[in-house]
Amino acid sequence: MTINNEHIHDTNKKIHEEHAENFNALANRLTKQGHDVSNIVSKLSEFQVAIPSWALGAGGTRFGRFSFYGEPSNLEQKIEDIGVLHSLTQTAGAVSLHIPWDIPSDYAAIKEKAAALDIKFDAVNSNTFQDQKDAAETYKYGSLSNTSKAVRAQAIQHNLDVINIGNKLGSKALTVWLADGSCFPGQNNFQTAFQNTQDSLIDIYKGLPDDWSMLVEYKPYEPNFYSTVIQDWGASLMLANGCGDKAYTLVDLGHHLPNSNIEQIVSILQLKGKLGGFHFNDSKYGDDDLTVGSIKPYALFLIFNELVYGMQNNPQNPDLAWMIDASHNVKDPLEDLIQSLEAIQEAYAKALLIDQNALKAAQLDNDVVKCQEILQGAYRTDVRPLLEKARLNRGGAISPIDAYRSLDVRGQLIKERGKNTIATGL
Ligand SMILES: [Mn+2]
Repeated sequence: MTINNEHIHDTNKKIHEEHAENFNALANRLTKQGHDVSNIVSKLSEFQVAIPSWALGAGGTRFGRFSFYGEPSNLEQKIEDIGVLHSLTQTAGAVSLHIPWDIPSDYAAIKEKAAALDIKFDAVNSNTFQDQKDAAETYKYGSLSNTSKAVRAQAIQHNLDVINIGNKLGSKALTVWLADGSCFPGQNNFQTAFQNTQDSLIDIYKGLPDDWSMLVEYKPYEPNFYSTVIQDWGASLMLANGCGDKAYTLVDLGHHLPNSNIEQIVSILQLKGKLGGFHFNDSKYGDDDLTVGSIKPYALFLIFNELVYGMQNNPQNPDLAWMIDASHNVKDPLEDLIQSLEAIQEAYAKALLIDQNALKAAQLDNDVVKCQEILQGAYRTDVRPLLEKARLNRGGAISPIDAYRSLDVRGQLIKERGKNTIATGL
């Protein structure tokens, strides 16, 4: 299913007047406060977030999985779903593939389809957390860290294959997330596992094209519950530094122990020029992979404050690979992603409203109250009309969720694909 401009125009017509009123009132107020509203709106329009190929179907837990029907069952259909998201939100202009789930059978056709929907190929993800059919070696006890050289060699070769596939599509980054670790004390030698991982990553790094980067993701626990080889940003940064200039740390919001100060982590990584990628989601307890901004929107705003500061003040840090890494167990995956994209844009817009000069002055004066007032003044602003305007300017929907429902997208997808399709890789 593709959504054309006429569809979107029709759904916008009914609420256009209300949008215009709200936007003009907010724009007047912000202009009086000294903000450059059109600059903020154009920054929002330019901000694009990759959708991973595994987020388009119903997720599940180890207890079960409940379908939403009409799910995409191949790569073409996954890209079509992202096309729907992008048409409505104008924020989802990239896809992040997971290999081996998404190996194209026809590269030219896939590239053409993506280009027609204005979708780029973002970072490609390798998979060494499960065994593939007919694989010679098993990852049961780890991949890049494994005590067996043959297992490590298989995992290294897989990552090199993923680079090769991504290269043919125009990707520029490889994301490595390892499930490697141990479930019980004594199971692993921490030093050997870490050194094996470093050596394996260096072998992969050697196969990276010059204009590529390698993103090293970390996670404190799960699926291993005693230790994880790349447990935190410090371990990731050490490994990235051990590889070279093209290797970076990737921060996934859900991959921290409770109450970690994630805004401080992203801030210092940017100072060191080593923050390469960012995965959005939200959580209450662990790596819950919930809708972005659904649990801790203020924390998301504080993180965006640091990201905006970094984008404005840290030329030593590269442009970030942004991606939503969420799972949808009880919501329509596409509606969930629309909500996540909205929450990301909202936090970004609020962060752009922070008066950085006033904040700096208040910090120099040690005026703690003023610092908080500046941050919370921005946070409490209802910026949604700015998001609507950013979408409208690019031909998107004023209200993507309402448009999605009034166009009965899920119903159409079920009609096209049938009820019992299952998204590959889940
Ligand atoms: Mn992730």
